[in-house]
Amino acid sequence: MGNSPVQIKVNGTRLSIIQGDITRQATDAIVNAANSGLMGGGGVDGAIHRAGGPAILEECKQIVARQGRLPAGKAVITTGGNLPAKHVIHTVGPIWHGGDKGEAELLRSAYRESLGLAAENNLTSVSFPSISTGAYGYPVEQAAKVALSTAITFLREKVTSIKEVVFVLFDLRTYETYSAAIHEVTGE
Ligand code: AR6
Repeated sequence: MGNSPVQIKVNGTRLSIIQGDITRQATDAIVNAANSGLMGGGGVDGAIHRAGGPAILEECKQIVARQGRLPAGKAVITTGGNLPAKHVIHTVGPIWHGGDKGEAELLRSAYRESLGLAAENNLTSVSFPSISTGAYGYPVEQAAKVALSTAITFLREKVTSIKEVVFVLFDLRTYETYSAAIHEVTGE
């Protein structure tokens, strides 16, 4: 399989799948696969805080002071700090415990809440990483179907400010898995 970007149109919104580093995306928002403490971590979370600088952590601390830890499936928005993206939407995916502990519903919720927050803030473009498939151990094949079907359902159900959704996959295997899953999900 090649490395050319995959794109579809859903209800006027472009949805694309690319391989790359999400910290370099100049969409209105990038989504962070955070943990409930919102204090940074490894993986994409670490990369976003490193590239975005201390302003992001400062806002995360204020959010946690105000509302407590962020449960899995929920999302909050902060500045993008020094990132090319104006905002970071922090969401918490589920930790994989075998698949019968509500993981799929929590993962769906993480994508849905992130898109909802982007729409509430009138954003036009948002980039996602592959939430939960790193440290949290969610199998990529299953996560890809949940991620793409949730985004497509959200975009089909209502017209919002969002005109572009980009899945930015870091490694080739994840990129290829999402590219294959989109055909399955759309039936095209
Ligand atoms: N751009 C895009 N994707 C990336 C990047 C990047 N710069 N860096 C890594 N990935 P993970 P999780 C991919 O572990 O499974 C953190 O410590 C990575 O290859 O970042 O939701 C948090 O603080 C993988 O495909 O997130 C939490 O404690 C995907 O991002 C915990 O890990 C997700 O991997 C969250 O675990």
